[in-house]
Amino acid sequence: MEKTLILLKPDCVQKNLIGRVIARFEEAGFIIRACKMIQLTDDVLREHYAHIAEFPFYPDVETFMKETPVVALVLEADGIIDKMREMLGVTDCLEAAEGTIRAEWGSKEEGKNKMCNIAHASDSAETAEVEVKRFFSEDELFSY
Ligand code: FUP
Repeated sequence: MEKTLILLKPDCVQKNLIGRVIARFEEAGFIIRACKMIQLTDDVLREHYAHIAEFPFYPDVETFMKETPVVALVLEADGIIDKMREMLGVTDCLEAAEGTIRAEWGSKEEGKNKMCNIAHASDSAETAEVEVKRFFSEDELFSY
């Protein structure tokens, strides 16, 4: 079974969509192994977004990701990394396929359409392992 790290971003929180997004995950049969609300800091964001830290849009991402707390989850299912990224749609909400979470609920506003895209999901099994450890300790992960 594969795991993925999800962050429900401040736009998801501000739009009161936490429950509806998590319902989609449960309907897909994904198992919740961990779940908590946290306030992100500059330090953890610089680590989490190291691959975009040099881009001119990074300061806006950092500010946005601290606007409200986020909800961090670890979900598990066979092939969940690909399934989750398909369910979310591509980064740009204007390009995300119909029926995906980002197409349905993400921002369509120019300048926000790539940033305010509801949720982050790990992009590979290797990244997921690092990201799960970044946000959760062993005793916060549950098997039941
Ligand atoms: P994703 O894997 O879909 O979360 O997307 P990326 O890792 O490529 O992007 C990381 C973050 O940068 C996302 F939250 C969106 C944001 N971003 C922008 O704000 N503008 C861009 O042009 C590209 C990404």
